[in-house]
Amino acid sequence: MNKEVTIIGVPMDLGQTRRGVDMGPSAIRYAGVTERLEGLGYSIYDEGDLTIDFVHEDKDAEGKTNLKNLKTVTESNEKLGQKVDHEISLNRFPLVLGGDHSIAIGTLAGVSKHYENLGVIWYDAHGDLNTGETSPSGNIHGMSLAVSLGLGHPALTNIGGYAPKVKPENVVIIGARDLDPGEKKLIKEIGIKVYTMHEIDRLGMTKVMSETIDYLKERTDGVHLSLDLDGLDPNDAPGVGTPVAGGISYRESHLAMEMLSEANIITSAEFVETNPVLDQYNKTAIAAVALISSLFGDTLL
Ligand code: 4U7
Ligand code: MN
Ligand code: MN
Ligand code: MN
Repeated sequence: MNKEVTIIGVPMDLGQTRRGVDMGPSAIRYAGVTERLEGLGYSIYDEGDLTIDFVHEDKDAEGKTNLKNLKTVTESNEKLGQKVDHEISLNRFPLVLGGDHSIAIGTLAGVSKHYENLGVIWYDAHGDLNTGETSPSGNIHGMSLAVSLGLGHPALTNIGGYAPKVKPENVVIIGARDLDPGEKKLIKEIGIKVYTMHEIDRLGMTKVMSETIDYLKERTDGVHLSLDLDGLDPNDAPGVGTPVAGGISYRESHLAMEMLSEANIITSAEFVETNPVLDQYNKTAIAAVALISSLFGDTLL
């Protein structure tokens, strides 16, 4: 793995409706992310937090939409995309800390220009494959993967000036257990590889990850890990805005990160949806830091 890592905090909470997830980057820093990575021999460039400027929405304006805070989310992701792009140009590994999962739109806009065939691992209880038409909530954090595939509101799909960022056959979703009807339909139509909790129970995490790694290795030239903490079981990661019971365990998640580290395929990563207001003694941020450590090669020995 690249030994130079840039940390970018994105205190975004307007891609959903529960306040507090904007404090996720602070909670993860407080849990010692820099110290852990430095202990593993990395040089850390902590760029601090991106500024999220609230843009007023005129609800009666022409082209009105059910997407909440569209302007703020669009402009913040433009900015994030430019920042991520710049850090990769400096030959540094971008480690993005969220913030809600709408920020994957910006991260992928910045990452994807650097690869012909970017792979994405979407570790999440959800598919984040809604569009304005299928979304039950209007929350953009439930649309970020669809947007990155070029589906959804053009203000979002065109961030960075190009679309799509990712091809459906280069995406693997892991941990899904709460997919909306429109998302299920889309998965079947465009053929995304999904390991739901059923497959994780049935095959075990070792097989799920070795299949994922083999699959992405042969078809991609870089792999972005987008890890939503709600992919984990709420007992292990209670500080998330949209918890879903029956998730991936803390230990299974460690195994997944350790296998990704051994395979040496991850070229960028983001850890999102940590909400310290809903957490218990920073447990979720501490879990995030432990998983980041494993991803970056901590072998516990
Ligand atoms: B997250 C949801 F309806 N699907 O679209 C939606 F269930 O980034 C939840 O994965 C989305 O946390 C969750 O609002 C988005 C809902
Ligand atoms: Mn998500
Ligand atoms: Mn989720
Ligand atoms: Mn969530």
